[in-house]
Amino acid sequence: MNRRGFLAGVGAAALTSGAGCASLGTARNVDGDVGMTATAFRPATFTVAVGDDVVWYNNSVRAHSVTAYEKSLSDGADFFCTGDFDTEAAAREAWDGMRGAIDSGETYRHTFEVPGTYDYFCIPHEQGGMVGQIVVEG
Ligand SMILES: [Cu+2]
Repeated sequence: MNRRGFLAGVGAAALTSGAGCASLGTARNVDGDVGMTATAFRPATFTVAVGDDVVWYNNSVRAHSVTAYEKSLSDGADFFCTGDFDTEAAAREAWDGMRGAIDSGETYRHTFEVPGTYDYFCIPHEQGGMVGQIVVEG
């Protein structure tokens, strides 16, 4: 879509109330659906419809990861993570070599094709409770 034209048309108020290609009318951040603080995903739970993209945006100053908990994946759903590793174990291992990060200012996008509730986490901040959930409604 023509985001610049859209923003120009609706004014600055839209910057906080949501812009972008929302299909459910959910309030969204300008740069992504799920933002990040130093220690948390915001919002922690985000709901989309089947076939929708979710865009994470690292608007914090720290490097994070978005890594699915494999056991939470619906049958037939693809594993997803920043760095595009095939498994949760591979993503965790890669992090030891500092691979798979979403750095400050970067985005990560995943398309959810199977209904379900998907739990995910940030590898370096998992112990601090940096976890999130995507609910995909069929
Ligand atoms: Cu993190």
